[in-house]
Amino acid sequence: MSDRLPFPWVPFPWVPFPDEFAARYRELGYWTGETFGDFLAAKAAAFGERVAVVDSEVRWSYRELDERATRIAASFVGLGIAPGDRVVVHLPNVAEFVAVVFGLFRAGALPVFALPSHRFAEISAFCSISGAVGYVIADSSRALADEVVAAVPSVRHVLIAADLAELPAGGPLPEVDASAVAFLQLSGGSTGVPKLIPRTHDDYLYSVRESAAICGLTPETVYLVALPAAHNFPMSSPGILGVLHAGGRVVMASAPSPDVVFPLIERERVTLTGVVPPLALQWMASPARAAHDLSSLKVLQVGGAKFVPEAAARVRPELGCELQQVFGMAEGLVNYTRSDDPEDVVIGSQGRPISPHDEIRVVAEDDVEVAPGEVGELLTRGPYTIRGYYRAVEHNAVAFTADGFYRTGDLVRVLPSGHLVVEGRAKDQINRGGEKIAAEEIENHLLAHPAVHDAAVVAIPDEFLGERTCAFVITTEPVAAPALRAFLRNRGLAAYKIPDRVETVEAFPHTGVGKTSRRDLRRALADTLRKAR
Ligand code: OOB
Repeated sequence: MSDRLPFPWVPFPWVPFPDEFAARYRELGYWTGETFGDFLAAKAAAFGERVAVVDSEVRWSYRELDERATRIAASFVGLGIAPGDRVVVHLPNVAEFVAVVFGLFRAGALPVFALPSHRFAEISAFCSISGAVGYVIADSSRALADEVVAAVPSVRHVLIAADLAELPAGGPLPEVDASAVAFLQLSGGSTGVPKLIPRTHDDYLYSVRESAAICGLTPETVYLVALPAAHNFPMSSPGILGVLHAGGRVVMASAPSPDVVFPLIERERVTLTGVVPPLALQWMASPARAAHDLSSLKVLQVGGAKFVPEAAARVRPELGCELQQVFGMAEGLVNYTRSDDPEDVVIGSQGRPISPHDEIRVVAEDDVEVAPGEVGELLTRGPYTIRGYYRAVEHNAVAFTADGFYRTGDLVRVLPSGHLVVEGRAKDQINRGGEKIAAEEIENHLLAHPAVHDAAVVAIPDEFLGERTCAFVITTEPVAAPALRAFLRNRGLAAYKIPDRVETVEAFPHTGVGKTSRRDLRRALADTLRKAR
């Protein structure tokens, strides 16, 4: 495989679980040796003609989805895509997304999950970091694909999702190892270069089965995919995979707005969906609510960013359904409030871990555990939390402790019941309504402007999104904010990463130690903004 990895080459592209941990998770029955390919075959055998996935064009049964995935896998083999190869998947919320992803699993290739909002800057980074050989798109992003192919030599195939089931079939399909990496998920990130998250069949399917059980899924569950399907939350918490595990029905929404979602909930009798806090607010505020029968909806999951208690308390009275808070991360750990938790815990906490073997440490800056109930940084290790990012040896040394705990960068406190309350953040990231933005990544793009001498990107509080971005810049000549935004857009940055506010300043506040640390600057500027409100 190594001769296919152009840059940056490192001897161990991912960090496997240590043997003694892997053995323990197997003994506990958490890791079963089942691959995603086996998983879908088992579901097709159990639920054959039941509807598995629906979008505005198709309505596939479990049998049809299974057959399509196998056919698409054969196309990948026919194209010469080998086990272990990476393929960036960049699709909107369509049924074909599910078929393509399972097709890749069966071909032993690794999907790299891009979000629909990503543009050239992000896609080219995912392709080059992963050394992707293929890029799967819906036909609308052809122009982008041409740019990506020109920029990243490893990308040999641009594939239109809808054509995949028609290409010449190769064979046979390979044997796939459940302890191997199944796909690469995106990290919200806090560094200049995006980080990719290697998840194995074994670890991810454990989280899927447990999530389905915790959320009480049954064959009667109808799950609406309102968030981008490739994100970890709608993918597996319990999401698309949890619902397929239970034999329920997945309904793809082309957009999360009330005008699209409410008619779908009514027509498909949706019972469960997951949203980020701003969407929950938008749904609650929508006058269209009265015009649709939303009575089938039993549970609204909210996660991805902090859902404040005042808003959380409105869900049941205004939407007539239960609230479930979800605090998760693509790196692994997922917390849920449970249906039998007391109301104040459901409203006031972000849930407790999936597994009794999720290890939680809450520490101060010196890595020493704080007293019970005190706020500190959350560190975690467990049966479905990664031990390292993909090809990121240096970053892994700071993002993980020596004994393998992942430093989440989230500030939490633990209630006596074991539920976590998210109190803030210790990472250089902006959480813009659930969409994560690494400050350093935007700063690097700003610094590429010839007139920008220095840049610091910080979060500003926002009632609706929770946070928005503000870019502070020191320039060598005047640059208007719209021109700077246009510059970033032209660099192919996703729209959600374009700063909401740009402030030109003469100098950055002093850091005290004389040395300029952008991290300290960001903190100082964020403090100034907070006090100015
Ligand atoms: C989910 O995953 P990511 O990878 O996009 O982002 C993870 C980060 C967490 O470290 C935390 O900073 C924040 O998003 N977060 C929350 C939260 N849920 C996620 N912060 C406060 N309250 C919450 N409920 O966002 C994700 C993955 C799986 C399930 C749900 C969300």
